[in-house]
Amino acid sequence: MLLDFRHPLLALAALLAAGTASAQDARNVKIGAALSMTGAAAVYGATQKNGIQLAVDEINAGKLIPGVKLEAIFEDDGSVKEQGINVYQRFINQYKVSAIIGPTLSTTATAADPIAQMARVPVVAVSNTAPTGITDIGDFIWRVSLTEKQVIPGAMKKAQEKLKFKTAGVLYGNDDVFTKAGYDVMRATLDSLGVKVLGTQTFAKPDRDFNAQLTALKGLGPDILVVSALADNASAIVAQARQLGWTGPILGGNGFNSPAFIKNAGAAAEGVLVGTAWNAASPAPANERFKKAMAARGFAADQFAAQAYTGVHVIAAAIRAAGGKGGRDDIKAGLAKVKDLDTPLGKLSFTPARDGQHEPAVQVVKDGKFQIVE
Ligand code: 1QQ
Repeated sequence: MLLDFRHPLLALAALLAAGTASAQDARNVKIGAALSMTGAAAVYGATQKNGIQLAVDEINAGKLIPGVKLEAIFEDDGSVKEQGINVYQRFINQYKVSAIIGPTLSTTATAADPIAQMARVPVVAVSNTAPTGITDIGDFIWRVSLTEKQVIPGAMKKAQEKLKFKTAGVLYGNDDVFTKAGYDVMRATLDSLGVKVLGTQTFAKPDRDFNAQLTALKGLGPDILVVSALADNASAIVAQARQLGWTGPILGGNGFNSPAFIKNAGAAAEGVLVGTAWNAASPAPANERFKKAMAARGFAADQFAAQAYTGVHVIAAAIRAAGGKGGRDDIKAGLAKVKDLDTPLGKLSFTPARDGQHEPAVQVVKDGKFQIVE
């Protein structure tokens, strides 16, 4: 800009104009992403990172928030509480982020989110599905991920209509907030559908051998096996169940929703049913765009990437709703205004309890891939 200093008033006007112009240069808004890149939930963290980076690049390139540039800072929560807490503290005090996405596991969220709530930093959870203990931490905690309570009852009902099972054997991880909460929802749903639970077995994340539990359940002769587990355990459970001669149906919770589950279970995964927050087959333009952009980067699209991508777009919508202001309180206030946002998950709104709300779907593993059940 050329400044005219011959007249003091003109000079002042020019300086003011220059000031306005620089204020209009994109302001940086930092988002901390606490994701499980190592540990029990690493298969989810890797794809979540891809979804977040894609959304940030898309928003910045398309100037989707006038005057604002998003910056994502990624840190590994290690799939455990202690590391999740450390990452949150760094995000809040060192990087001074405006919002946090994550952490990957509900277990970690129950320990880390209270720190963000206390510091008044908004959190957008993108994969926490434990119905309680997450958004009820406080008014700065939001989530786009559907809870097990929002997904499993419908999925189980649809499965029962197709398969007519009357009895079930149940296996769940009892050392994880999500796998336990998923079990509670599964159990309540089986009861409400009039399905008799013949037996229930448990395991812990470090376990690799599930033969004792599976042999016991198989011996009871149930019509279906219902499992609440993270992907690593899920693939070993399903593979070992087939090795033991289990030929009946298997229904899993959200932990099964990773292509890594199919890859690691191999042929044993065929026919496994799972409720999902992402209808991969949806022809909605926002979903088509997302899938195309992921493919262009050579990234596999899955539910966890779709939810993470959506989380960033929700924060962008919140900043726009706050008039382009990207402070912590601005984003929190903006989140309350997000309604019917077009996302790969469908039209997304929040419930009064700050949980995500949109249409779930049911999928089955067929020919080594998830296929939506109509
Ligand atoms: C939770 C989950 C896991 C499967 C997250 C990746 O749903 O911990 O809530």
